[in-house]
Amino acid sequence: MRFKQIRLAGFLLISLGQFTVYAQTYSVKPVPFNQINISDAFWTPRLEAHANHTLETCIAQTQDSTQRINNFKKAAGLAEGKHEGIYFDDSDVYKAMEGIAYSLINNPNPEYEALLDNWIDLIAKSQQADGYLNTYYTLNLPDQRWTDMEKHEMYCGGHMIEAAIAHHRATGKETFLNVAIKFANHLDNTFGPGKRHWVPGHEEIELALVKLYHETKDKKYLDLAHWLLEERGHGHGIGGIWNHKKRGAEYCQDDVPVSEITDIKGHAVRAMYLFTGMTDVAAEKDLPAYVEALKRVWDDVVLRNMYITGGIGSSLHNEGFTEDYDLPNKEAYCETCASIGMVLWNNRMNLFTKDAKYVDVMERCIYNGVLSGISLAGDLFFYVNPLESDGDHHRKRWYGCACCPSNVSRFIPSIGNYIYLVGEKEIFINLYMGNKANTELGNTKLELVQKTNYPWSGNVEIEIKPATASVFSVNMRVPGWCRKYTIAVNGKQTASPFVENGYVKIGRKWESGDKIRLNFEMPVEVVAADPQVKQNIGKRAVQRGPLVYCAEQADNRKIDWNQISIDPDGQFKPVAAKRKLEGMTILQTNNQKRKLTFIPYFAWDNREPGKMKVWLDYHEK
Ligand code: FUB
Ligand code: ZN
Repeated sequence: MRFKQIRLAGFLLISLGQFTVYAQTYSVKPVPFNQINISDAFWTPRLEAHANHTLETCIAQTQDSTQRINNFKKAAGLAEGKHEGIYFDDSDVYKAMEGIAYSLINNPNPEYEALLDNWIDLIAKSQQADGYLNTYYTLNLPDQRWTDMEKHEMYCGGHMIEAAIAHHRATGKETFLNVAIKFANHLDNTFGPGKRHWVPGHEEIELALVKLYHETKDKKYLDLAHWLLEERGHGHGIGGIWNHKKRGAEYCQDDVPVSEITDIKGHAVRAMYLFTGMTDVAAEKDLPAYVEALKRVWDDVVLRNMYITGGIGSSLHNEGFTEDYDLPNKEAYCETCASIGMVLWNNRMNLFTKDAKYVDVMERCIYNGVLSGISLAGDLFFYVNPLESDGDHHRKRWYGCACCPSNVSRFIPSIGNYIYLVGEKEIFINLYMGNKANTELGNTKLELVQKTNYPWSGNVEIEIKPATASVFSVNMRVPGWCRKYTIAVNGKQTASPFVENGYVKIGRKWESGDKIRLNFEMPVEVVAADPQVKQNIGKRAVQRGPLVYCAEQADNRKIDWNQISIDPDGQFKPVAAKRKLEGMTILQTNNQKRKLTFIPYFAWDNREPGKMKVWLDYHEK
């Protein structure tokens, strides 16, 4: 079969659902990963690599090889000396802790739990009497706290709050949560209407405060998050960013009030955390202007500024965005944290709208831009995720600025959070992976069992097991990349399924043991970029299902790399890799002048160093 060629605006196969509802709170909630047991050919190895190697690496790096934990010891008064490292290094400790806490839920580990208790003790002792917590200021500039809005005090605090909530949920202990609450109360006493102005130079606190509101039900945290968002764009920013010749307010999304945002600008991770926080706040309060702004900027990010891998932020200079359609491949920045930020934001947009187009983007980011950030063994990391390499870009064990390793470490064990949404009378199946989930629909207990070999194949079986037969709708996402699929319930094919906002919807009385079978056809697709992306003119990329593929030199040694191209008459055959890359599905061309092998992009640089390309020359006939 000759492969299919697709031309896509902004590379995307997105479903074209519309926003229709401005819900005032999320009417569905995710089934949390602690109610989900993942047993899946694709994800289980990732989770095992995380539990066996990633956590160990994060612990060794934060505790032994760098000064991060020592900074807390010093701030706690248990050691002497100044803060060492970068001023926001505390955040890596918190993100590592969040990852450990998540991992404890599915992989109980008394040693790790004790380690967390130990670190929490240091953190609690580092907290000032008024709730302030930041080792950099406490040790180096105690009389200058809250003077430079760039200095990440709220960013670190936000990660601390997230870690504390994860720890509370994982262990039921309140030790860390109490530190988080004391810190948040300190913020609330210091900042807000009639108190001090503040524009966090790096967003994160906003989404964390909403989480804390959900955890404690104390609305003052939600109000503070909303107030912090409203501080932006009014000239309140003071400090490093605002004084910087090349940065300025735009770099941290402080150039316009948030509800007036039209275009994506500045630092990519900051922007994603901002939009996540905005969506969370908009879901709780009636803020149509936020929703409109988020819709506008989502189009700008996704249709004009996103790589095929879901990577965003093309420039090293601002770790962020440049002009529309400026998407260089070799020089692409595409920070791992930015792709994680895309997952967080798109997840919230989906919760808010129940529109599958956000999950399409989220899935693209997860399987490509995020997973590329960590080696298959789980012990090496990419900070920058280019789409082309001359063989000189490699994963590292850690980075001086270690935001990405610690971020990916908290992301992987929480992957279960993104599979299902549940409402009163409806469930949404967003991601396909083998798992058993236990949840409730209203008062009815419901077990869901998924079996699949996704993303290597598009066959999925879902068993629905309500405790008592009940009427509700099951909404299954038709992945944006999929053009043809079939669906059968209890062996009976549904001839013309009802599709709404990218979901096949089946409403009926479900009985325990009912089975849905989905078959998403998953041909190899050859994709052209939007012609406005000048770097990709005359080039094509290869995709299968949610995975973007790339050609890596390790498999294509005999080919002159300057001549490497996709033949318009070529055919791609999916085959299981032999003795390499965990046997994953790779693609081989069989009738090109030169045989080519493509591997999933996320798996590159796991073998000997070599060149790599996602976009290859393509000579149209
Ligand atoms: O500033 C904190 C984190 O470090 C940012 O999110 C990353 O881009 C890196 O600069
Ligand atoms: Zn990062």
